[in-house]
Amino acid sequence: MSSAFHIHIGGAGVMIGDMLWQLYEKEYNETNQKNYIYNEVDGNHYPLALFVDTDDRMIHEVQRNKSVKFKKHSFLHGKEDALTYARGCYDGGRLIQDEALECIRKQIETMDRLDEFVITSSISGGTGSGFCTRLVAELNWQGGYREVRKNGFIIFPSSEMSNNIIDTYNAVLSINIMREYLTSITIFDNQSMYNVIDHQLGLDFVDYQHLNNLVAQIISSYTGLRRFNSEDNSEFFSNMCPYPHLQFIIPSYGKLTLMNDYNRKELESKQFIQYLTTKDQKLYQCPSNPNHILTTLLLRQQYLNPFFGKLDIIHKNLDYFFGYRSDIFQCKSSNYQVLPELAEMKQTGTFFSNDASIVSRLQALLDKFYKFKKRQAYTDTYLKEGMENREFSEAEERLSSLIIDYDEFRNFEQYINRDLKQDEL
Ligand SMILES: Nc1nc2c(ncn2[C@@H]2O[C@H](COP(=O)(O)OP(=O)(O)OP(=O)(O)O)[C@@H](O)[C@H]2O)c(=O)[nH]1
Ligand SMILES: [Mg+2]
Repeated sequence: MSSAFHIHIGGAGVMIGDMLWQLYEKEYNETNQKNYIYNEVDGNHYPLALFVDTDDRMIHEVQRNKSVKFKKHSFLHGKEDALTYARGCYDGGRLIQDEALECIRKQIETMDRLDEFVITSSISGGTGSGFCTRLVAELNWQGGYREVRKNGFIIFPSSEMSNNIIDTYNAVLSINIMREYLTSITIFDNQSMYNVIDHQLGLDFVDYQHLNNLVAQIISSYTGLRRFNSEDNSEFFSNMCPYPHLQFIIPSYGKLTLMNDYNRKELESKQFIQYLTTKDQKLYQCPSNPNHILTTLLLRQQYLNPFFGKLDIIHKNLDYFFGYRSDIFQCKSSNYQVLPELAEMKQTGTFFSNDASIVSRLQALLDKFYKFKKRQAYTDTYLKEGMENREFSEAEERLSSLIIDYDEFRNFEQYINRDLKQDEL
């Protein structure tokens, strides 16, 4: 029996994990393959998960929530926030790294086979960037889990808004190393999620719980393929990556509806799919129009979709939205919600896209990084924690080459022709 192990890192990663396990708990009775995410002991099921943070505040918050029964090795914390990538990765992180690997090892021991790690964090913070980087690297080296897929669900800084020097450094320094170790990186940002919630729900007040609810829905739909349908999801993300290092996936989710709006907002299937694939529904929004390379649509409903046989036709008519190749999956389950004000819709959808329009967001991040680094703004803070100057330059170079690679996909035909011509030479 193969399984997934969840790792929730830093304040945001831990709170997303909290929301996700509350959702899994609601889905528990429908979950056919419980051993995929739980460890069974004497008929009880305990989450296969680690919540880890350099400080204790958020961890205690999860422990206060009694609706999910965790085992003691599921929690680990230090004494204070890391704040910077450098402290999370070096001094602060070093203190808890071995313990974290031990907590994982102890839980994994009981599993027949480990297929994947599902990892949540926000890379603006010191722990979510630095410690997460350190841990994903050590999973390969010290942990020996090189062959195990590692799928990250990562909150990026909201770049148009944030001019925060520390956020920018943390994000750029971490993502360039993390992507060496992560099979896929599904990306979100808080501003885009806020926009989507505002557009779909029009609430007076939106807080982190609403945003975390969205991230939890995306992860739950993905693992749901295994938990409910026993469907092989081993290539779910790799099928969306034209090359292993172009592994950034942008999700969209719909529809979210308030309890008392339930009936009014049902959409006809084609409208629904079209709606999901638009720029405004993305949970990481780029200024230019989508430029889809590879995509996957995941529809989730309790009964077989009435449009099942017709999905192909719908799909053909919507080629424009889908990029060069796409898959469609159906996850047969209810759509529970953790937040009481949200309705459990009959059908929801998640649209995953590897989208070359990400270039402008990455470029904006790189420009900011370059500007701050050139003036040596706060670089001392990082160097004092054990980082070297060359790590700044390497991060910059790697991000530029990622941008060049994605940029070439903005004109796919040209890209293919260039490769063909090179082959002819
Ligand atoms: N979506 C979401 N974002 C959050 C949440 N909490 C914080 N954030 C965002 O994530 C960024 C990083 O915050 P944390 O995750 O708390 O930071 P950390 O990883 O614990 O790192 P340090 O506290 O610096 O050691 C913040 O700037 C917030 O924008 C949350 O619950 N959900
Ligand atoms: Mg923190």
